[in-house]
Amino acid sequence: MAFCLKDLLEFDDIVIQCHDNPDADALASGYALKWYLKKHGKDARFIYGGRSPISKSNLVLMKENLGIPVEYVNELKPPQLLVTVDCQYGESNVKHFDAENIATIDHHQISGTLPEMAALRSNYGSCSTVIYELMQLEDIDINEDVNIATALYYGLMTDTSGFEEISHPSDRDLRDYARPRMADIVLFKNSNLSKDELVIAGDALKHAYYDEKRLYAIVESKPCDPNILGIISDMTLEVDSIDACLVYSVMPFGVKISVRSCVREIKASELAAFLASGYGGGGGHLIKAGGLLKKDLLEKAGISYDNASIRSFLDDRLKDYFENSEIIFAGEKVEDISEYEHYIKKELSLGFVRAVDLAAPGTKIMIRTLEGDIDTIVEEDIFIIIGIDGEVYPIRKKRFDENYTLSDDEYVYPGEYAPSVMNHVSGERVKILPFARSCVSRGGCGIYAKKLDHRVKVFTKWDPEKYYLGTEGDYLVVRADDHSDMYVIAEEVFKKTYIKEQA
Ligand SMILES: [Mn+2]
Repeated sequence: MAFCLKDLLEFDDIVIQCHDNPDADALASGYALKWYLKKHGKDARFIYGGRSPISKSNLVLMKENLGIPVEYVNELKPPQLLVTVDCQYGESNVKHFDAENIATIDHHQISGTLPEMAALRSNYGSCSTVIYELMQLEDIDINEDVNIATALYYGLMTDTSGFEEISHPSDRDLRDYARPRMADIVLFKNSNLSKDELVIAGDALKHAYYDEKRLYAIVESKPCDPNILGIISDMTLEVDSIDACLVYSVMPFGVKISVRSCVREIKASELAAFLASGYGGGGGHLIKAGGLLKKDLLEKAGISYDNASIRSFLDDRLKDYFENSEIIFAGEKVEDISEYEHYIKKELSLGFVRAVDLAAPGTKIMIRTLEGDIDTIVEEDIFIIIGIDGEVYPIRKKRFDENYTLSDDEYVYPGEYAPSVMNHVSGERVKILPFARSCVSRGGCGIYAKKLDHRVKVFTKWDPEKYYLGTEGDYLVVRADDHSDMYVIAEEVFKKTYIKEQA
């Protein structure tokens, strides 16, 4: 059984702990969890340890205005249950306290062994989102208490550089759903930067390194609030000869990165994910992204945790990224398919929903999926297909009839995030899955595919603005009936979807 908040109610003597040097997300998560427990008759303590108590002005304001009862302690009588939020037990930035039982709610990369009671959503932008989602599963409404809604909203906001680096739909759900007290948000936001931090930003910019050939910049900043990194990278990107930049800071617990790009050949979200891959996580949008490379994981990989080693590690990774990516503009040349092999599609069972089941014809709706938000207008002949990994895309009835057959089987959703639709007119949110029925995809004339041994970016002829990334193991694909139609299919999806044609 997956962990749920109710599991915590087995215990009476509960302490919630967030990481040392708490940030807004840590404070919000602990506060909301304490509120949840209180609702169920459990009086928990909310604490943090470490070198010093909170002093940053936005956090002091947040604590005061929202009434967050957090305590700075350095000694603790072992409680029956210790719940770590926005961090994991045993991490270097989490003061050690003994406890009889441990639970963890976090959104970082896993760093050690997780306790049995754990909710770890590494691809979420904030721990506030994890708490919001866990409460929603138990029908607890965060908007019941405006202080809670404000805290969670601000937690997500600060952990994703003002929502700029959001990538998961659950994060968007919290952003859209929460009704915070905006006056407080404006106040916190404008107490974010101290004069000292402005000096840190200035110093960092003074020592920026520019790669004149590849048009990128690297900037190291002294340890600072992650939001400062976002400010520095926004400014760096505005420089005329810079297409992309990496701003980073070596913090006690890991390397925080902020990435920007203003050219279509580089997606900031993907560059951030590439830089952090194997050591933590990164993501965001086309233009802005961020991430964290965890100290423990870097050290485990034999990279020593000093500024010089980190710098040369990041330099190498950036160079690798720029030198070893092939860029393909589909449709500009006809691909020579002699190096490709012919594959045909397996019969797959998928799901579909008729758009008119979700809203009246003519209504503008937004489909929220793991891959992003898609806007479309409901028409009689629009079908929404739910793919084998839970990916969702609209198609016309004509193409549906050509490529799919109806099935009587009950539909079972394979994905992790249940897609939903937002009606732009009524503002109402509708879950898609209750309307889903089964269908089977048919073979068609197949594709030519070759397995990639390097990174490629393919601009398809359908969307010249955004590329599809393929990495080692993925497949570069050419449609059999149109050789100028090229795209990339991820290794996992390819194996599930295609089989080699028997000669
Ligand atoms: Mn966080």
